[in-house]
Amino acid sequence: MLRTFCEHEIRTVESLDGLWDFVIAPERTDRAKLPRTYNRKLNVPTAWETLPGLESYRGKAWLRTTFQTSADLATRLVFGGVSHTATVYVDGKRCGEHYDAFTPFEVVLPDLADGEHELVVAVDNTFGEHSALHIENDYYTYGGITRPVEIQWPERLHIAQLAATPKRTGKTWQLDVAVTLRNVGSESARGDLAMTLGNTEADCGTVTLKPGQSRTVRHAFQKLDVECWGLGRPNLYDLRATLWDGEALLDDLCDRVGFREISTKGKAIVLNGRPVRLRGYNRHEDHPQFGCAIPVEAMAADLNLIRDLGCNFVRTSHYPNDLRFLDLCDELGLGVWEESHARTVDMDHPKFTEQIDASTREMVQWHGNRPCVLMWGCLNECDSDTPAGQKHYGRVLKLLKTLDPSRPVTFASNRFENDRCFGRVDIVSINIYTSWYGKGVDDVKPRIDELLKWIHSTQSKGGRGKPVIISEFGAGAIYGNRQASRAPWSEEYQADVLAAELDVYLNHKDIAGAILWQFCDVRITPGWNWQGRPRTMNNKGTVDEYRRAKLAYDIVCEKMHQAACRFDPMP
Ligand code: ADA
Repeated sequence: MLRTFCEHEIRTVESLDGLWDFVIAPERTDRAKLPRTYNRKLNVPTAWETLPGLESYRGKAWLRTTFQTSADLATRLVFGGVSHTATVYVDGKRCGEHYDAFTPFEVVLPDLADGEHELVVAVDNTFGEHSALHIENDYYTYGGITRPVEIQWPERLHIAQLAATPKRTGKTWQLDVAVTLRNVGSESARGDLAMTLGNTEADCGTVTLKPGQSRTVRHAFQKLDVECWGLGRPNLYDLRATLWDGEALLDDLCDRVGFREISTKGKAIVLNGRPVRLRGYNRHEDHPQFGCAIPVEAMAADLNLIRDLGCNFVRTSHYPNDLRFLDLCDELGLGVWEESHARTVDMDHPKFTEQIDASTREMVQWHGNRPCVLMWGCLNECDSDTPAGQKHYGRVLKLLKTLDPSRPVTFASNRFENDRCFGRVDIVSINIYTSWYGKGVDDVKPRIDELLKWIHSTQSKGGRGKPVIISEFGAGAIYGNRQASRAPWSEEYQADVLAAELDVYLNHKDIAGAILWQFCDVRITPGWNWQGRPRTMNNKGTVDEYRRAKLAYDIVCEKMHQAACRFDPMP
C-alpha cells in the first residue's frame, strides 16, 4: 500500500501490487497501439532492471493488469511513482499521464461500467529532449512502476485532499486544516463534513457541489494540549475527515499529524523554540536487488542503520521520496530535508520550468503534512552563480514559499563565493569536498572558515546571518579495499577523511547541520563521468550497496554519538 497506515476506514481501497503482464517495446513502436501479447511477468512495484537481460534496458515497456469496479461508485487509481514517464490506458483508452519517477499521481474515472476492466501503463525511462530532470547522472534512472499502486472506489462526491498545518499558540497548539471536496459525478451532490483530531470533533457544515466542482473547507482546531513532535520524540495524532449523508457515512480520509514548529533565528535552526543541530546522511533510493523500488522493510533497515550511526536527519537527495519512507521518519522522530527533483540539470532546457514546477508542487501537495519534513530544498548544484540561474532559483524558491510558508527553504550550492542566490533562502547549504576534490584534509577547517566569513559578509548577497548547513561532504572508498598506505579509494582513506571532516563540521559554532555524502554506494548511469566512478557506482557510501559497513562506519558512529551527547537537548 501507499502508506504505512490505512488512509481510509470507509472508502474501499485495494492494492494493485503484484505480478503484472510485461513486455518491452521494440524500436519504432507506435505507443498509441497497445501490445496484443505480453511475454513476461513483472512485479509491481519493482524496476525492470531486476529482470535478467534487462539490467541496463533504457527504453519503453508496457505493464498490464485488470481490475473490477461497480457502476455505483467512481474509480480512483493512485500511483506512488512510475519511472520515469507513465501513460495510463483503461480499456484501451488513454486516461492519464505523468512525468517524473518521484511524485505520486492519480487517475479518476467517474463512470466505469460494472465488471472487469483492463489497465495498461506505458512506461518510458529514456533520456532526451522530452526529459529535463531525468538525465545521465550520478545516480541511476530505473524503469518500471517503482512504487505501490492502489485502486479506490469513492463516492462521486468525495474527499480529495486533507492539508494540515500545526501552529504553536503560547502554551497550546493550533491545527489549521483544509479539506478539499470534489464532485466527479454528472449530478449535483451534497454532504455533511466533519473532522476528528484524536478525541476532538468538529462539525464543518454541509457542502453542495455541482458536477465537476471542488471546494476547500477550512477549520482550526484550537487550544490543543498535545505532546509536540521532535527529533527522537515521534508524537503523532490521527486526523480524520468524514463526509456524511445524514446518518450514512459516505467517505473518509485519514492522515497523521505532528505538532512541531520549525524556523530559524540568526545562525540557528529552531525546532519547537529550541536551537537544534542536524546531523545525518544524504540517501538515494537505490538497491542492487530492487533498483529505486525499495521495499518498506529495506527502508526501515536503512533507517535502523542511520539511527545506529547516531544521526537525527536525512536528506532525500535529490528528489521526493516514497511516502512510506517519510511515514517511517515521522514514526522514528527523524528530521528530513526533502527536495524537488534536480541534480545539476540544465535550467535552460525547454522542458525544465514545466517539469521542475510540477515536481515541486506535487512534492508539497503529497508530503506537506509530514512533520518529519523540516525544510524544502530544490535545484541541487545548478547554476546559482549566473544571472539566468538567479531567475530560476528565485522562481522555484518563491514557489516553495508560496505553497508552504511554514517551512524554511534552501538549496545545496557548490558555487561557493560565486553564488548569487543566498538572498532567496532561509538556510544556506553548502556541498564541499575539501578532502576529495579540494586541497586535502588539512584544508578542511581553514577553507570552511574562509567560506563562512564570506557568507556572513555583505559580499554573499543575502547569506549574512543565516544558518549554514554543510549539505554534502565525504570521500569514496571501495568496499573491501583495505590498504596500509591509506591511499584514496581505500577504506582507510575514507575513514580518515570522515573523521577529520566530522570533527570540524559537527562541532563548528557557525554550522547548524552536517549531512554526510552518502549513506550507501549507488549505481550511476554510464553516460555520466563513469571514468571517475569505479564499478560505475558512486562509492562514497559509509556502507556499500548491500549495506555492508566500511571501516568508516565505526568512526562516523563515534563522532555522531559524541555530537549527540554534546548538543542534543536532554529529553
Ligand atoms: C555532488 C552531488 C552529489 C554527488 C557528489 C559526488 O555534490 O550533489 O549528487 O554527485 O557531488 O559524489 O561527487
